Amino acid sequence: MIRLTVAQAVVRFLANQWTERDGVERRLIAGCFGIFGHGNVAGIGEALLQAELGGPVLRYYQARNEQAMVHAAAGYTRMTNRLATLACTTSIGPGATNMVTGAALATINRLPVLLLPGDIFATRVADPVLQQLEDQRSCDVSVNDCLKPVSRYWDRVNRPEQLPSALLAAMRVLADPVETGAVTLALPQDVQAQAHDWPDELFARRVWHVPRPVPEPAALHRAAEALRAAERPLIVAGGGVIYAEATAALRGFTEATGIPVAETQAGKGALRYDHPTSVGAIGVTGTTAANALAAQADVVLGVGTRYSDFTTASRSVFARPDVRFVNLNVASFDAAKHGAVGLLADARAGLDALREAMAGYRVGAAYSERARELAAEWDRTVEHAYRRGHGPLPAQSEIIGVVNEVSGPRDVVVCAAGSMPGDLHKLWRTRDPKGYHVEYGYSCMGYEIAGGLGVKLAAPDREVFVMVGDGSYLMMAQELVTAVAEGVKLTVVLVDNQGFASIGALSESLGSQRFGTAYRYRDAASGRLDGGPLPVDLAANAASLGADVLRAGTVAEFRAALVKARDAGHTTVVHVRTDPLAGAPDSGAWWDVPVAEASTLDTTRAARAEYEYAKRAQRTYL
Ligand SMILES: Cc1ncc(C[n+]2csc(CCOP(=O)(O)OP(=O)(O)O)c2C)c(N)n1
Ligand SMILES: [Mg+2]
Repeated sequence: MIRLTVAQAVVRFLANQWTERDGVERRLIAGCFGIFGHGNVAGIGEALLQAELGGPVLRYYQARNEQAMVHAAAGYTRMTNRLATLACTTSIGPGATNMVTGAALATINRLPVLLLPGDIFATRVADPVLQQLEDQRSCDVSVNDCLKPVSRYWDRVNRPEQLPSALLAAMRVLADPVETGAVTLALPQDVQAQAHDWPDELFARRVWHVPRPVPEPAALHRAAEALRAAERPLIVAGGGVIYAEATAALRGFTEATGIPVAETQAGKGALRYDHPTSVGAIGVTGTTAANALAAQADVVLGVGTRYSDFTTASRSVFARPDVRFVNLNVASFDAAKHGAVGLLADARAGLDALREAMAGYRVGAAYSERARELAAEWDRTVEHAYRRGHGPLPAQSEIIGVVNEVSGPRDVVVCAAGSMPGDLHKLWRTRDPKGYHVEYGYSCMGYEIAGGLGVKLAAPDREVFVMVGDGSYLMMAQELVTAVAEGVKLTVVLVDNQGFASIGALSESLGSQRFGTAYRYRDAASGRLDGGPLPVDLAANAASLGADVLRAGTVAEFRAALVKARDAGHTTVVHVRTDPLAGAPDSGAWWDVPVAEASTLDTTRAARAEYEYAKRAQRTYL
């Protein structure tokens, strides 16, 4: 028996959890981000202090915003292929609810993060405590209940005796590729500080074996049969390919069968951009090559994908009436989508088995040739977008081109929201499975710098290039301070186009005239936000947070500044202005965003007519 507080027991337990896959062991919980308040300062806070002073090793990282620290944990775990993550401790109330957005992001992207919000007194003797939600119907409700729908496991530890089973359940979910997502253990502030006698076994080194389930023979047979019948098959590689470290298996499979490979946002990098069977990004933000093949595909092999609307172009990109799906996925939920022939297995184990089961199959030479030609044509489009020579302000695609050329093959580009994720999906030339990190499950403005911090903490040997729009930067730039404090070097490319270029373009395409999407003064005469540009200086803002800052006006200046930033030892922000109206090449695909059915505006009525026409291409895929 060992006498510890609940918080001390949590920290000691977390320090002894490990994952194992393919014989490699690593710490499951590599550290703990936290912001302290009355709900955790004397609980988890005291326990982390003891850890720092020679107790169990669990490094504390200080963040500036609770949402951001969950983003950092998400970036960290994605970079480790979900084999390690970070914990996040908060006070009660606003500190806890600030994590809701981060939790949703993690759960939607299937990324394990451990949240430890403080909670109101279990004894209720001091009710209502500062920041307590009083619910007239039940004293059992606290703001932490908001974390329930966005957590894959949620528990409130009201007594010390409940802790061991809650901790074990939390670790099981974090380490399970099927169930994983945000895990919340709400810890009432009094319970955190309460002492208890714990069995020694609770703190023994515990290894969570991350499985690689193999396909059932009958399911493998069904999948191989369906694929063998295909004349124009297409692979859709999702994030699961990368998380399962199945990229070599995918290469082997595509080289053996000749089936072209298209990639989702999370799956980008599954194959090098210049591999002979790579056709690049698919869907709304896809290449014309992948989308042309998708339109004609008779069998689609989805590997580790959840088929978001961006991937399927809102269920319009796979256009053949007789198209069938074969879904290789570790989760039955995803394997069953679109009436597929399901192949329930780990991506690597499944691809290796499929390759064997399909021995002798190869797509026709004409089909391979067409895929290669389409890919080459898109590559010329990318080349042109990289060197457009747009003026007076550069186009965003030129900035992306420079970042691609200045970054090394193993370096990581990080992005999340705005117009850049789509442009990067189309245009980025990926050379390493971990080189492309765009969060597009939640596409959360503000993820970029915080997520980039997590990426760099997980992979200190790689340069991390964070690409962030001015809108996202304004929403959440404060973790620059954390990067500076930790001596974690980020290269941040701040693309300033004075507003929401992405939503501006979307608004215009839907007939809403870019309303409310530019950063402008309210004009006294018109009464609208269409006055002159604002005097906001984001470069000065970044400098005020402790980053080194370089300003670039032209593409050549930007290249020189970026090289300098890359070679610097300190977090550096390169500020560049771009033309919000210079869009990237078109993917040819559609995205379902409903347009007002009744309006006095001609632009909206015209957009509605177009919308109704496009809607006819939408399919059910059943
Ligand atoms: C937290 C959050 N709020 C709102 C949105 C909707 N949204 C998507 S992109 C965008 C604008 C992003 O602006 P910026 O970062 O400047 O990128 P740009 O569109 O200019 O490329 C908005 C408001 C979002 N994705 N996330
Ligand atoms: Mg912008």
